[in-house]
Amino acid sequence: MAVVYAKNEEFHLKIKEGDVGKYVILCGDPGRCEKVAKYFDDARFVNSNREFTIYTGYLNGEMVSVCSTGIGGPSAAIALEELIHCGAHTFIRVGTSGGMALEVMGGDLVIGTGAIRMEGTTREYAPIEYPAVADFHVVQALVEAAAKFPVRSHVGVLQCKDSFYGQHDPETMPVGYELKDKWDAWIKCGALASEMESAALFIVGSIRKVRVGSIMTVFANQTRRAMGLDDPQNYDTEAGIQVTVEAIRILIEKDRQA
Ligand code: R2B
Repeated sequence: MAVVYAKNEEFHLKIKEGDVGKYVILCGDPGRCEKVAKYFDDARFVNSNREFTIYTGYLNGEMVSVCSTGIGGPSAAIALEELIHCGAHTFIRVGTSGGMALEVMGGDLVIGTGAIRMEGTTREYAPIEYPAVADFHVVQALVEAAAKFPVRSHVGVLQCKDSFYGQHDPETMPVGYELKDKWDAWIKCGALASEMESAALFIVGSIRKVRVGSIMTVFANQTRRAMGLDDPQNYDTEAGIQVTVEAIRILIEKDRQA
């Protein structure tokens, strides 16, 4: 794949083939990369440019990396495209989200099987009728990994949007009527949690023929709060990271056996 403009490195990530493993953990927050890299053997800092911070190390003897994507679909799609240029083929986003379904509580994990495309990035890749779906084998590995940890997890559909405050303050937006109606519809359809990057990652993954999955830590649930129900808050992302690392180990071993 052509490197855009720059001579010998990816335009945004400032990396080249050999800098990252074939298995990459993606997180939004650059500050979370170090927390993920602590689980790698021989972890080393690779580079940091804009919102993209990268560490590379080893899991089960296989070279793996963690790369932050920043907030939202555009930068997540850029990170994924450039990591693919460098040879990566398997990705897990370990992110944060707000619970939507009543049963999804702060502190739970949500493994995405698909994502609602209420964002703009994927419209520049695929017609809106095409679904944003996670890779089946990555979902399977995440489900298997989550079962090994004492944490509640759910499997289902994520909702993705571009406007964080459109979700949290819709009445201040001129199009708030549409945001609120659609939010209610997504919940009635069964959406479990809301975040901003999985739809872009799933669609780019489908088109570029690489494997992408997502797992979210739930911070809190605004549906529960609005109904006056117990709404525990949790800002600890460690369980999600541990499950993700275990899922990558599972995928590495399954790929070796295949
Ligand atoms: C979850 O948290 C961020 C917004 O606060 C965004 O990256 C997301 O998907």
